[in-house]
Amino acid sequence: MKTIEVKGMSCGHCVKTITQAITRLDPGANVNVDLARGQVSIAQCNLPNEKIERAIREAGYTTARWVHEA
Ligand SMILES: [Cu+2]
Repeated sequence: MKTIEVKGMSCGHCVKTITQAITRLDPGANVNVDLARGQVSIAQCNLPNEKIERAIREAGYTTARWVHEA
């Protein structure tokens, strides 16, 4: 599982938008958004980090740093 900090998420719509932005590229990915922490965790995902970051940015959010990569 890997986790990235994302700025600009505030509600359930943001959760859905970000989840769909990633699962559109990798339908098997397991995406978990923590609004309180401002973090998105992704498991069972074969996408390179750059692709995940681009998908999140194109959905309208700002990517910060990866806090956990494994
Ligand atoms: Cu929202």
